[in-house]
Amino acid sequence: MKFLRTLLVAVWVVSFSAAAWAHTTIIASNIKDGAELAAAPAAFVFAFGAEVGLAGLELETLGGDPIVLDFNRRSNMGKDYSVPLPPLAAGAYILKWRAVAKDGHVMRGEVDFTITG
Ligand SMILES: [Cu+2]
Repeated sequence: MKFLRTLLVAVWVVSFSAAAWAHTTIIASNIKDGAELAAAPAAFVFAFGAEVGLAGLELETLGGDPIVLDFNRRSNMGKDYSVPLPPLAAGAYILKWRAVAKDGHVMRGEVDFTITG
């Protein structure tokens, strides 16, 4: 039984790292998580470490009010994205992204930033 358990753990570890290999996150962007900016850039420009399908990008205030973005879900895969941003008043904002890896798994992340005005 001990051998079987060790084997199962080994299989789990290997499959977990194989799955993680296909996953990625934003590796470069003009708005970094935690950034404090005097004004919003004209666009959120960001790049993933591997090709993904960008399934969603939402902007909201810290209070949860959504801000409409000029973003349409794209079916093609890519690493580099640019989504126009509207002018933003001073305050705290959260960008929430959702991307689909090549293996079909969905990855999510957030970029929190503040416009100091
Ligand atoms: Cu996966």
